[in-house]
Amino acid sequence: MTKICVLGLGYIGLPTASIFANHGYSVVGVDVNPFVVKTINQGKIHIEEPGLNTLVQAAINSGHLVACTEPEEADVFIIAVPTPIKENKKADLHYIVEATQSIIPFLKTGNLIILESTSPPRTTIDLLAPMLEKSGFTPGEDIFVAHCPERVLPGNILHELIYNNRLVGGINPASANKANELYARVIQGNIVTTDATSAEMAKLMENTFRDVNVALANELAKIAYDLDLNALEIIRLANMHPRVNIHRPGPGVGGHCLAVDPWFIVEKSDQARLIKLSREINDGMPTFVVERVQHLLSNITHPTVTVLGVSYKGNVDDTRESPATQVICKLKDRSFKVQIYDPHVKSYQYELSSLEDAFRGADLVLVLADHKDFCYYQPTELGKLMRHKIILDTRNCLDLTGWQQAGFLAETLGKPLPDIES
Ligand code: SAJ
Repeated sequence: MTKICVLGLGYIGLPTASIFANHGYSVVGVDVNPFVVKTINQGKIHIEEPGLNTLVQAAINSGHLVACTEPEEADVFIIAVPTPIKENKKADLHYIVEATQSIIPFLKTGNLIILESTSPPRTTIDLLAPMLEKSGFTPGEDIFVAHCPERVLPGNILHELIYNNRLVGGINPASANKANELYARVIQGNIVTTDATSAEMAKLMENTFRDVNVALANELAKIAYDLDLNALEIIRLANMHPRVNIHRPGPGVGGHCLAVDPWFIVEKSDQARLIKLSREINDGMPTFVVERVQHLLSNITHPTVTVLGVSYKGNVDDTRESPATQVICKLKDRSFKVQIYDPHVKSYQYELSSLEDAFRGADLVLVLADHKDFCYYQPTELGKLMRHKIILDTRNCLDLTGWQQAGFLAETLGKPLPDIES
């Protein structure tokens, strides 16, 4: 039976390991964090993702998945560790380096090593393959190396892992074929083989495409305040054209993908000017939101803001690179009192309150994540807890009519309030 060793049991590694285990493969999941290993071996999970608990439980109960802190001999090694960016916006590849070093003692002829972590172009051929070569093997001949980027959407990972089309980039055709064979056993989407660097770049361009388009929507939202227009209505109208799809404006772009990946291209080529500018526009949105808050609260002394939602997008618990963190930091810098509530996030770098405590005595509600839960809130009841009733929905996720009926002054980002602006 093929044995697979998955390095990194996070949002990608854990579902991947579980899916292979549930297809009958013998899987060793490796994570450097002993708490993660212990939790998984108990059939539980340390992250929030719909359906993942059941999947992991089944994999552990079947005996096909075991988690540990050290790798062991296997036929296939899948590296699914984080690739964050450093302060200087360059890729931090040390997790890939450490994961690769950790498997070297266990390599044997015929092994397939797959890098799933999103990486700057040429990482597989310039970093991974040479490291493996130092172990005495010849990558592409007696061991096989491929980059197979994950492309799943957090919140819908289990479905997309199986049904999305998959890129398989080999350092040579033999490596691509080996990786293709493996994924074909569990994936229902199309598998497309290419070279490793094209796979890396294609993956980066997917997220860059989205980031650039969000920047365009955010720029439009800002222009709307200058020209006293409703950006959301303009997007609705423009998107009626069959070839136009303007994205949604918001408080900025977060997560470990869109806010990070475009920098991997900027790092490698000076030609990446639009890509860099888009990153800067999106990174500037938290300041823009704070300025809107300041404007809406300009007549109120010692203002208190209720922040609703701190994850980087709706219905997930992930706060990595979340624009909410920047917004809160900037509000505090400007001496606003901030009371935070998020029904999905359990631990966060700022103190979290209960829903009622977050609203108590506040002057403005600032919606930063589009959690579905927020649609069911009762503005009349919550409004009673507040000192002033103002709401700014930066995600256009609430029907503000109900809030207005409850006496709130209500603004959606990109749709300036006429009475405030004039
Ligand atoms: N966002 C907006 N406006 C939009 C769309 C998104 O402000 O119109 C914001 C979100 O609120 C969030 C950020 O962008 O803060 C990113 O969210 P997302 O839902 O666009 O994407 P991610 O980061 O959760 O997942 C992306 C996906 N890539 C694409 O859709 C091209 C996913 O398929 C990738 O696998 C994932 O990145 C990854 O791991 O690279």
